[in-house]
Amino acid sequence: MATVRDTTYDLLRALGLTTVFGNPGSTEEPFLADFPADFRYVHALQEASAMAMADGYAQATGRPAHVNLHTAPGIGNGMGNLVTAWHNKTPLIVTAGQQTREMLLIEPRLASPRAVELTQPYVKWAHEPARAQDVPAAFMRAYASAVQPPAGPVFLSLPMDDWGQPADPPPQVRTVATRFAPDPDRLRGFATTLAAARAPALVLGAAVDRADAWATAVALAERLAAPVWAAPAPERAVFPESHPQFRGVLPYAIGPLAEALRGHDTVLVVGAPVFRYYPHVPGDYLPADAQLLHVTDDPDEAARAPVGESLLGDAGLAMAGLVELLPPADRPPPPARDAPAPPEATDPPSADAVFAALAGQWPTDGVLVQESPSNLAALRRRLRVDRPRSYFTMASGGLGFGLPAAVGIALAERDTGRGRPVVAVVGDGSFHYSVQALWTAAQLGLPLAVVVPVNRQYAILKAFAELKHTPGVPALDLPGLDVTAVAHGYGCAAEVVESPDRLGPALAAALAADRPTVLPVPISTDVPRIL
Ligand SMILES: Cc1ncc(C[n+]2csc(CCOP(=O)(O)OP(=O)(O)O)c2C)c(N)n1
Repeated sequence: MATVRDTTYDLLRALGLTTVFGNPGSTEEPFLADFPADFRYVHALQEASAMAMADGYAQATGRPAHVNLHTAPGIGNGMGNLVTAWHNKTPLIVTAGQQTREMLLIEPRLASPRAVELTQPYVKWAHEPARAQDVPAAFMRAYASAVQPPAGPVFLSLPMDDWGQPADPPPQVRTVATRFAPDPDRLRGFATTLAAARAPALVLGAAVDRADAWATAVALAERLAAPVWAAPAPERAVFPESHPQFRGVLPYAIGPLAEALRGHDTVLVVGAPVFRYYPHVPGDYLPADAQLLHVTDDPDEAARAPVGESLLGDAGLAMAGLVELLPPADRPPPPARDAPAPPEATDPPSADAVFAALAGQWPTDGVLVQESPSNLAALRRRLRVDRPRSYFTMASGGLGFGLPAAVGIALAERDTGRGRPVVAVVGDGSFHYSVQALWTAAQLGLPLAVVVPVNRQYAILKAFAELKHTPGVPALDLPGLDVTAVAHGYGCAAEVVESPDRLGPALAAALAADRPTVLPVPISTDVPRIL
């Protein structure tokens, strides 16, 4: 007779979920016992890494991923990157073992008495099945919930004695929609407003990349003859950044953002929150007399926007509809932005000079994973991302995502056969939050390159302290860290890049290697301004 475990593994096979990211414990062993040969366990040394590897893998494959963690403490360790997965809108099925049902009442060691509350509010659905026989169908429901818009993580708490129980007949393997079209009447209204605009602006968010809608975004921008910005702090690249209409990323503060949009009477935002702000710089949300139109597939995002008219729908379908409805604009396209001036040569080099060198050596089909807080603006100014699904960072502001996400993305590149080179740029502070992901990359033999700008400080927090006039904050310097030794300890190659002209050869060697390489690059300790 089939057990709950047999039926669950069959369902996971049918759903294409044969990779499990995780870190095992006693409460997971009954699930993992006799681990089937057609499944693969991607072993992370800490749950923060398991969660973000799965997130990167899901984003890069465009499919949900399964993360299996160890009851309450494992969830606790993974929680920071669960917050990030929620903001990233990544479909993750997070599972954790639970103590034996028979003992739950007396709360044995490793019981998670309020397991379903633990992951709240950063999951779309959290559940501990009422009966062992409900476990397979709970997986089916978890899958359906995770992938429907807005996609996101879900959580299942699974008692360890359920797996050996006799199963009910298997649940139906169902399919659900992953996008929905906007209301046609309201879309027509948006088109009418845009057609009458004197100076429209287009602001695009990560949902454009998630919807594989770059070509549609270009068609819409050209139809409107409007400048295009990426919405503030985007977790994906959204538009070919060398396109003459692209203006860069909008600032993540209220007043400066309105200032950047000055002169525009109509702002169309597609696939982003309105807006993702960070430092509080008060001001008007929009330039005087400007109106905002907002397209999102997330009702909560629509509800919390402080200004604008919202329309629910998939970014790609909505933009395609607008392209059809809009006549070509009767105005010249906006002029292209200037290329940045060559960087100044200093010793040690500025982050700007390092990223200019990186841009000069960038592989055409390279994938950039970024977690370099104070140097982000320099990186995005120098390195223009011109291909879809080629730039990833966290939407949440929580560190510890970039390094493990890059491992998951590099694994996805290998699994899908695309084989694009993956380069992570991770600050020497950010590096340490989920540093053990390096070991998984080494064990998997992934040719991941990790560029670490070494400034021996939390520079962005110094910039924030300056902006907010909070002198004397402790713990903003990072003495005594040896990035090379840490990399070697986890089985990676490492080479200190002493000058920007050494970066090209070091990067080429790293991407041709059969294991990950960490490239610490000493940079100047100047603190870039936060805005
Ligand atoms: C989980 C988490 N802990 C702490 C912070 C606060 N924080 C934001 S940026 C930062 C420093 C990052 O340092 P580094 O990676 O060296 O980059 P730099 O600012 O020097 O460019 C810290 C500690 C955070 N965002 N997330």
